[in-house]
Amino acid sequence: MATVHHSACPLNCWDSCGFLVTVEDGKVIKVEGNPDHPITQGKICGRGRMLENRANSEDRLLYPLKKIDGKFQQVSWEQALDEIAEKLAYYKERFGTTSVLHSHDYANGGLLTNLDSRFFNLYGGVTELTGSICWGAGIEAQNWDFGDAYSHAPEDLKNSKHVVIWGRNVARTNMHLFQNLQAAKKNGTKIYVIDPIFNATAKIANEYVSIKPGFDGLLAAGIMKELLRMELHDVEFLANHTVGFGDLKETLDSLTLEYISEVTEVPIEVITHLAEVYADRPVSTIMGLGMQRYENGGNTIRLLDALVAVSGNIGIPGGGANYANKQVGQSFDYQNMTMAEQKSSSRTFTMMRQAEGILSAIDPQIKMGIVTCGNPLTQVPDTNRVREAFESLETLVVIDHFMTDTAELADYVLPAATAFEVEDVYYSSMYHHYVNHGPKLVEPPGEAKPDAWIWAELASRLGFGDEFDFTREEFLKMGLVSLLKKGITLEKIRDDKFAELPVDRIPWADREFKTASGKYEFTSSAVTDGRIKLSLPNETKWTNPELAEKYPYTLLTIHPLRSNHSQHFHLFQPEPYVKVEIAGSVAVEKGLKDQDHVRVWNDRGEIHGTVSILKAAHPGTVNIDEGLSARFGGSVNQLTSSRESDNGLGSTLYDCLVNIEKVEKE
Ligand SMILES: Nc1nc2c(c(=O)[nH]1)N[C@H]1C(S)=C(S)[C@@H](COP(=O)(O)OP(=O)(O)OC[C@H]3O[C@@H](n4cnc5c(=O)[nH]c(N)nc54)[C@H](O)[C@@H]3O)O[C@H]1N2
Ligand SMILES: Nc1nc2c(c(=O)[nH]1)N[C@H]1C(S)=C(S)[C@@H](COP(=O)(O)OP(=O)(O)OC[C@H]3O[C@@H](n4cnc5c(=O)[nH]c(N)nc54)[C@H](O)[C@@H]3O)O[C@H]1N2
Ligand code: SF4
Ligand SMILES: [Mo]
Repeated sequence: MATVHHSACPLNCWDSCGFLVTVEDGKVIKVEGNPDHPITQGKICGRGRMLENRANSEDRLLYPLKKIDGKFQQVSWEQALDEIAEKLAYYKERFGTTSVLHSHDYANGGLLTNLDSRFFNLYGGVTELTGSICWGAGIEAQNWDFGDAYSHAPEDLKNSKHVVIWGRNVARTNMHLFQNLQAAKKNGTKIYVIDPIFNATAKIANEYVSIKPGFDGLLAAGIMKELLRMELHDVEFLANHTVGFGDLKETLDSLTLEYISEVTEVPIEVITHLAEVYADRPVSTIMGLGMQRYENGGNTIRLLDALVAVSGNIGIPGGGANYANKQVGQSFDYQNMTMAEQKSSSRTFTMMRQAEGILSAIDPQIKMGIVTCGNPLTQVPDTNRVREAFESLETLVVIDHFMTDTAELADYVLPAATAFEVEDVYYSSMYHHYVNHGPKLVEPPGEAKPDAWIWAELASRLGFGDEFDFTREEFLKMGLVSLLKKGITLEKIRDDKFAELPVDRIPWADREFKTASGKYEFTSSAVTDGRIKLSLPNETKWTNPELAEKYPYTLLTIHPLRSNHSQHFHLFQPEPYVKVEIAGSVAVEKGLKDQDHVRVWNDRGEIHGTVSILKAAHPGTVNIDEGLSARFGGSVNQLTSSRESDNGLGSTLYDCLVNIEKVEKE
């Protein structure tokens, strides 16, 4: 008999949906939305629904595998764990614990996925990754400006007169915000979309502004110049709650509006109009993450923050520089769970430059890599370098649900349980502030095991099994300790199916910032030279004319509609292929039409695909959605650069010039 249970989406996504999952004969047979969830209200996307196909797929990894003579062979858990533990012990003894690299991403939003760090800390501290390919530049930028990255609660949108969607692909990546926008629009709120691509969100906007990719910071600077010229800025906020406004003003004075209009390719009258919009408070600025994946990404977000500050839209209902909501993650007790105090050595590589890190590390060299909750071969920039690096390791262990591009390189592949096969609580520090409960609903197939079980087994072989001698329930309680005093217990989350976390719904309303000065810092005191810079992306005709001559088009690699990164593509019928979306101008210049077969290339790599002409996109723009594995003609990250963003913690994935030409289909 089929039964229906509450659950939650584990995927790395803005929305963190509540689910109702139907189980029959020990199998998940349907995933739907939970209508009782306060934010997601019963609506979920296809990626959520397809978690059923993911869980039941014939391609699931079911047994531990070991590569022998270049071929994977099934081995017992005993053998795999004994051998991996032996290697960990050997590398520790011979080269030190930092000869092991832990490469991971955030493919699963469950609290207990953090237990991998507990394992590596107790082992002695390995080489870890810092920063984030996803949102690192912007988070660091907001740390400098506000002292942290906080967003307004979703329901505050109804207080906004204007909502500026700045580089967020809402209709595709954040469906519940899209619904909120539609409702707000009905109530008279005006919606603006600033994006190089006229996307599905732009279709519902009152106004759409097309911008040259990577130039948003300059546009914000232009809007600020106009606000100041027209004396529409918030004098009281600037005088009492900020530092460094003089520096900002000097920086703005160094450029003319004509120059800004020329490089951003946004007409002056549009810039002036946007200044008037920003002065007509409250204005909610909703930033996406794509816009900061450029070499100037940190300064881009700082300039947008500055615009929100100068126009007086910080800390007021209906306002905000909404980028991420770190208040959510900060509600949990990582310290307790991960035991960071236990690590006696440490070394870090940035996430972007993990390949370079591996290849150049000395004292000690990286001997072993362990990959959890990530697929770097598909998702990390400069795939060819990443491949070289991971191939150079003596031992590579990958823990996953499927045989990914990364797993194919491994010496050991360990099959992990999926979300419906373990109990966990799920949250995302991106949009709303609810934590959702996901019970264990079915047994993992074959011999797949929860990640936490794998860590516990390895820990007991390495002599720190005691620290893993806890049930999942006990671990969950450990991570929820600081919520106890707010009345949020595991029992409550289980019973209610979700819990509202105690966060500020209108951050910075008290005008007390988490910066060193306690004020909003236009010039940051967190670093030596904390002034905002009007910098440009690295790969443009202004900054790199020779490169732009060879490679005249900007390649975006935005998030796919129906897959969460690399996680769903392999389940598609018919099979997915590389779709090369091009602006009309590129089609004209290169004589291309829909369905033409093309190659797209630069000095880093080459990828082949099929043309689809975008109805409206900024001239010179090309897009290939990210996430497609080598098997289907990817990865597009063969073309992207591993350069870091200006503040060191983000990626420059979209800061990428390419050329394109028609080829015959092989
Ligand atoms: N369907 C789907 N949804 C997802 C995901 C997924 O893989 N698939 N991934 C989730 C994750 S991990 C994340 S990080 C979020 C990301 O959510 P978003 O930030 O919405 O998505 P991205 O694809 O990172 O960014 C793409 C948007 O930025 C625009 N853009 C690119 N460059 C620029 C620029 O220079 N200026 C401006 N103004 N706009 C620019 C693109 O045209 C596009 O509209 O989505 C989450 N949701
Ligand atoms: N070119 C380009 N590249 C990008 C981006 C882009 O916009 N353009 N976006 C970047 C962004 S924003 C992000 S967030 C990253 C995402 O990068 P990743 O997180 O690496 O990508 P995913 O495909 O979501 O997941 C990676 C793997 O984790 C596995 N996994 C899922 N849940 C679990 C689990 O519970 N346990 C274990 N052991 N494994 C699990 C999945 O099966 C999958 O194979 O990609 C980045 N890469
Ligand atoms: S992927 Fe995002 S929108 Fe889709 S079901 Fe999961 S949380 Fe909801
Ligand atoms: Mo992301």
